[in-house]
Amino acid sequence: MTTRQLQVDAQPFVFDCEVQRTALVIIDMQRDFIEPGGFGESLGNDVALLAAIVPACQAVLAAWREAGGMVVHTRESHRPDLADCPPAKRNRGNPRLRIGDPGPMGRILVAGEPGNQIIDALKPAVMETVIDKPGKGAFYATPLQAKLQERSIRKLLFMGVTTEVCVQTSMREANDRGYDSLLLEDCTESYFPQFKAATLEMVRAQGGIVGWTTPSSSLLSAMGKA
Ligand code: C5J
Repeated sequence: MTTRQLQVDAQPFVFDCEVQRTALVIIDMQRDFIEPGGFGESLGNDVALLAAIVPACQAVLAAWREAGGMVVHTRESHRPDLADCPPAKRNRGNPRLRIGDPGPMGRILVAGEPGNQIIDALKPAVMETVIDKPGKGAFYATPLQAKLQERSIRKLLFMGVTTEVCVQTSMREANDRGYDSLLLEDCTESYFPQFKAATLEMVRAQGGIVGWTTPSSSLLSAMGKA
């Protein structure tokens, strides 16, 4: 196997990685969060903010696939019987629409429903790993760590939504498991721009207490794709 080292200009300092030991993790780019007419919009969120990152995510995904790197897609997703959805998660805030209720694109956050699918623009390829996660973090109650270990993955590149919820939680879980993580700044978004900005700062504070951040152009440039 040929190894390919990358040196990515990032904050708080350069992020080094080897393509074959690094996975691109794309968090929850699901129809219900991103598309007009979905669950996210029904809660009053401006989904256009999230949809705006799709072209940058597509560019990184295409480059990473071409380089032969591992790709992981996650979906926030519950079993149809909701056995994996704690009542605290379902009932918090007494929402008008709860997990499992019929929503504009099928049952909310339930596996197999139309709104639970990853958007067509970032559709997983046949051999790529898709992780259905019942929590906000990608490691909690999922086979993600085992899948990464099978491929001897040590570093992670993160994209997806929302920055301060499922992306940040997954990065913190990865950090505690010993992975170095780089968050691609223009490939992640929040319904609340101030939360995104705060999360980027938080991740890279104190010498990268959670990980690194950088614009996707820095990664693409390190890959010779700028
Ligand atoms: C994600 C959420 N994917 N905000 N979910 O961040 O509830």
